[in-house]
Parts: sequence; structure tokens; C-alpha cells
Amino acid sequence: MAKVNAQPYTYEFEPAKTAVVMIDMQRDFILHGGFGETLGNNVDLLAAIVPTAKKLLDSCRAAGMTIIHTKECHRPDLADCPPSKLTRGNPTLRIGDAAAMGRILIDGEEGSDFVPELAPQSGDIVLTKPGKGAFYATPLGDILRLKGITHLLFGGVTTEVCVQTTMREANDRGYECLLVEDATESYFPEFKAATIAMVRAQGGIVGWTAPTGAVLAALG
Ligand code: TIU
Repeated sequence: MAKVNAQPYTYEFEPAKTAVVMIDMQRDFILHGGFGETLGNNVDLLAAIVPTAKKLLDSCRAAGMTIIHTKECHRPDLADCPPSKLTRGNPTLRIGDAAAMGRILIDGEEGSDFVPELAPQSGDIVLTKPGKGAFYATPLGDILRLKGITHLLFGGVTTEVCVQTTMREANDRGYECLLVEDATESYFPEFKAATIAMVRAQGGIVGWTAPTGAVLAALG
């Protein structure tokens, strides 16, 4: 049993029953010219966590843990994109529009792919998702059940949108969840800090939080 020095108290997990869920480390959110930038965000903040996310994935993969990567993206015909998502706000480009890395957030386009440093490795599981949460309209729940997974470690972007939404979905489904503090990032540092605080408040109402170093120390 691995024991992580976490907040609000020690998080224990069996590597064989634990998956790392790396959320949406896609070029469209992290690199210039993608969806994140069209929403008016400074994407450079997100690129800074790539080496840490890679260290977490590489170490957990070496420990025999299940690795799951998610991608927020849509069908080329946009049939799985709610009109509300397509039209909300005032972005310079909308989902499906042609941009520097292909059509914005469309499956198969360069921009919807992962940043090269975090490309999935042999044995990793890749899921596409049309929503912010990774359980909605995906086989994630079935995959975790079939693999006997009970514990989930979360990283990726953005902390308060797709990561927090998925972590809350998982918590309500009975998974023991830990947010890896330095393997997740937001366009808004104050929203990241607030998410970490609210996850572990009230005795861990959504789960635990810990830095990558504490997870790696627990794996030995
Ligand atoms: N993956 C994810 O968080 N999608 C978003 O749209 N996030 C924003 O913060 N916009």
C-alpha cells in the first residue's frame, strides 16, 4: 500500500487498483493559436506544468498503474457539440473553425492532439469527451469498473473546469480521488488555489491533494 503525505490527511492507494487520469493536455489549451487563446487566456501558464505532468505519468506507468488521457474534442460534423457550447461567449474563433493547428477542438486535428511531450505510450488509454467532465458520454466508468480501479489521481487542465468537474463526478461515483497539485494548472491562479482548497476542505469533501513529489515518494 502506497501512503501519500497528502492534505487533509494521508492518502493510501494500491498501485494496481489506481489510475492516473491526465485531463486534456492538448495543444488547443496549451499552445498559441488554439481554443484557450481564442477564449482570451494566457496559455503560457499551462505549458509550465508539462515536465511535471510527464514525470508523474512516467513514474506511475513504471509502477504498473493504469494511465488514462482524456481529450476534449468533437466530431467533425459537430453533432456532439451542444449549440450552447458552440455559441456562448465572444471568442475570436469558435469550435470547428479553421485555425493555426487545424479546426478548433475537432477530433483528429493537430490542435486537439496532446502536446508532444505527453503523447500516450503503449498500454495507455485515450478517451475523447465532448463535455468538461470525463464521465459524461464516454466509457470511462465501464473501463474503470472492468479494470477494478478504486482510486484516481488527477492532473491536467484546467484545474477548475475539466479537472474539477471530472473529480467531482468521480467522487460521487465512489472513487477515492487525489488532485496532484503541481500537475494541474489554470489560466487563473486564484481559481487553481481555490479549487485545491475546496477539494480538501471539510475533511476532504471531494478528495485529497498532494504534490507530485509526495506521490513519487509513496511509490518508493
Ligand atoms: N479542459 C478544459 O478545462 N476545457 C476548458 O475549456 N477549460 C477552460 O478553462 N476554458
